[in-house]
Amino acid sequence: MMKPQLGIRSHTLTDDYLQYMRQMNLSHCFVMFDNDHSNYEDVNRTLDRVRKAGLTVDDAGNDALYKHWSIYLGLEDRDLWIEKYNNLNRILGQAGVPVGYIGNSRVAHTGYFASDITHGAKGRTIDMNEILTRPPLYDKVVEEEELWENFDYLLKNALPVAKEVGMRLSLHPSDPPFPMYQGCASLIYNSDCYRKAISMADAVEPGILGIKFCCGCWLEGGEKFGNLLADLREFVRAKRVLTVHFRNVSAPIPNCVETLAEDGYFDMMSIMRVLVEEGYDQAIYPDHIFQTDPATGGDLAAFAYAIGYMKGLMNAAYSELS
Ligand SMILES: [Mn+2]
Repeated sequence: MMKPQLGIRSHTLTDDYLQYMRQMNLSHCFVMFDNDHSNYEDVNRTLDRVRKAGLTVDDAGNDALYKHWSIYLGLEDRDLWIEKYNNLNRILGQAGVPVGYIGNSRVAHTGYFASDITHGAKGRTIDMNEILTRPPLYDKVVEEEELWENFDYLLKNALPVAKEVGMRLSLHPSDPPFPMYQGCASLIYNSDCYRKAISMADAVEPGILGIKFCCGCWLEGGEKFGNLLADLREFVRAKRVLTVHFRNVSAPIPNCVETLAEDGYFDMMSIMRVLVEEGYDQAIYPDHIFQTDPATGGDLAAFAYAIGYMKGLMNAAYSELS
């Protein structure tokens, strides 16, 4: 069985939130740590607390470390950040967390806007033409080739540590998956980029690198990213998918709005069918939600809706194919 999960942030975790997860019949989660809570004591204290609440931690990390720009860009201080990142993976792996994260999946959007397709809620909106008018991030253009060299350097330093502590590392696409914007290339913007990353990683330590299969990013890219269902089948079969981000969007870029699962351009049930047919047994997560009114439940209500709908589709796919 695949494992529906929600996320926990170590620094804002409350008993009420753990109860909320239990009341939605969730038994799996990921945990995101901030810099102040990435030390041995805090990590183990948080993991103990989460596990005592009956939850299994599928994956965990610290986005300020694994997405660090010094690592992505290969800056002078990258070894320092890779060491901090590796130290957290050592702590997590020794504590029995099976999956960590790797790589900077850079993120951009135009804003959160209400529209008909979001029923008036504020949805994350990407206008690629607007993003392409933005000034460069750095004084020199960052080319794709440099990024692959930096990523290879990271793999050589990170994979042996992950292997030593029995951990695999999952890599998310760039969001939006566009080869170059703001004068900076993206690492993963189509399914061939993943094939390249996997073969590069396997040359260092076979089998450690995996994929955060973000359906939202695949759909934002459309055909330029790849064939979502065929790619999903291929990567699940190859045991490379460590997490699925179950998210729909209104259309491929250039103009794209995140939607409820039932409203986007893709049939989300067809994704569930592939996952069930291929025996996918790892984490599945609704990914993003609308920015909704706190007076009527806010993020908690939006996540409850998203996880309930996702579990409904999952159960339908299991019973249909049993
Ligand atoms: Mn995602």
